Amino acid sequence: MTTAARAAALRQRAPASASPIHLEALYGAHNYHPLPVVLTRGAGVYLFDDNGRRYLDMMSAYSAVSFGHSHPVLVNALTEQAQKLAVTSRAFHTDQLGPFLQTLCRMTGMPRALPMNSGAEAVETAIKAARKWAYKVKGVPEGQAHILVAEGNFAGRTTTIVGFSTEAQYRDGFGPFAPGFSAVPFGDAQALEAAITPHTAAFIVEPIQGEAGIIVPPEGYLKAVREICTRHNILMICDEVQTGLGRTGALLACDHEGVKPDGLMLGKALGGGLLPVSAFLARDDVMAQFTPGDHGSTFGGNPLAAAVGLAALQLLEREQLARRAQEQGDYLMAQLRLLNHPAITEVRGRGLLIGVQIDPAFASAREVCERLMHEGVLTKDTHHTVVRLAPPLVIERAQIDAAVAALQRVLQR
Ligand code: IF1
Repeated sequence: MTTAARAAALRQRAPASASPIHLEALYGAHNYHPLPVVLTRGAGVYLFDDNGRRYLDMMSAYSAVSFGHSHPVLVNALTEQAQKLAVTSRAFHTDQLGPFLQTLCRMTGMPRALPMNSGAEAVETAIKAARKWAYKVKGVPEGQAHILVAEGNFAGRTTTIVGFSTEAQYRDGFGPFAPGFSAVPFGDAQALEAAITPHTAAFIVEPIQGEAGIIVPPEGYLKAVREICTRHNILMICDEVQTGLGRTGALLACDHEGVKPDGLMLGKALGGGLLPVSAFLARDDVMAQFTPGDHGSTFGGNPLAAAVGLAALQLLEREQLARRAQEQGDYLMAQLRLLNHPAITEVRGRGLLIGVQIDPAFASAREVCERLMHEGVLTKDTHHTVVRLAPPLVIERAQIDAAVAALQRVLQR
């Protein structure tokens, strides 16, 4: 019997009462390997499974749930707007988009923003803007624009983006890839400068690499990149989809070095943990490359997303969540280091974006996450040896203590 026939036969027999995990296995693509838990509800830093068991969420959907699950202020903004006007396309103006863009630009200090939905779409928008700016402003010959990226980058899953990934699995089987990209070592400003040519349009870089394992560059790296990009007239474009919006203890991770990029991507938490909202922000002469009809998106900048995005930005500012991430992150980092456990080879990160490096001789990071699940803590591994700890920014000290205690129990076994 062929695989397809076998799957069809299995689906025939799938009882209506089949478990959600079974139904996912039967009807879904197997592009993830989730922990064996079925979540039904979230509130603040907590998640609840189908048996009513409570878990501490220590990964907040890869930083998309910075405000905690179903934050009442954000849910209210969502439901109020949804009952008025949700999606119109950009063929018309709405009363929500302007105020959202205004606040986004005021808070980030960037003059203009182009709203999209997923982080990858914001990155793709940046690539288009950088290339067109290279041709129309910098004078790079048409079709010759080159973009530098960092080794270890993660910027999304589209074929253009995985084309410049240095992670074999993200590329395997998905070629051919778009030309015009090359990677330089992350954290090495001299290597960046050495790779620049007259055709270089931009350098796209995460201020702290998330998926690569929470890699913090040497102090001064972003400043050096800024100086090099300015001197060579190439665009410094920072991917803050994961590090932005308070996650690392400042509004933007670039703020730690007082660096202002020429372009910036935001996503994840911009949607308040409720829906996908992203944006590409840039200086005027870059954003001016887009003329009506050049670029767009069915849902980009829809009034529902704009209302939730505005409410999220206002909440971030009103509750000073960036400062809170710094304070709580410093505390969490200190508590983790106090464990002083031989299985922990390094604790690194900034604010509430923290990676705990596990000695593979002790266990894989995935095994640690599976054990943490049984201790009532949910998080994710990355790159086999790193346990990501990136809880909602609203986490309290007592909840941090509970998470650290759970990790200690897991490591003691
Ligand atoms: C998955 C982690 C991975 C991002 C940065 C752009 C995007 C992301 C810096 C694209 C997305 C997500 C994707 C998700 C897992 C998660 C992730 F780093 F956050 F842990 F994969 F590396 N720039 N990161 O981190 O944004 O299109 O997803 O909205 O693909 O499994 P998106």
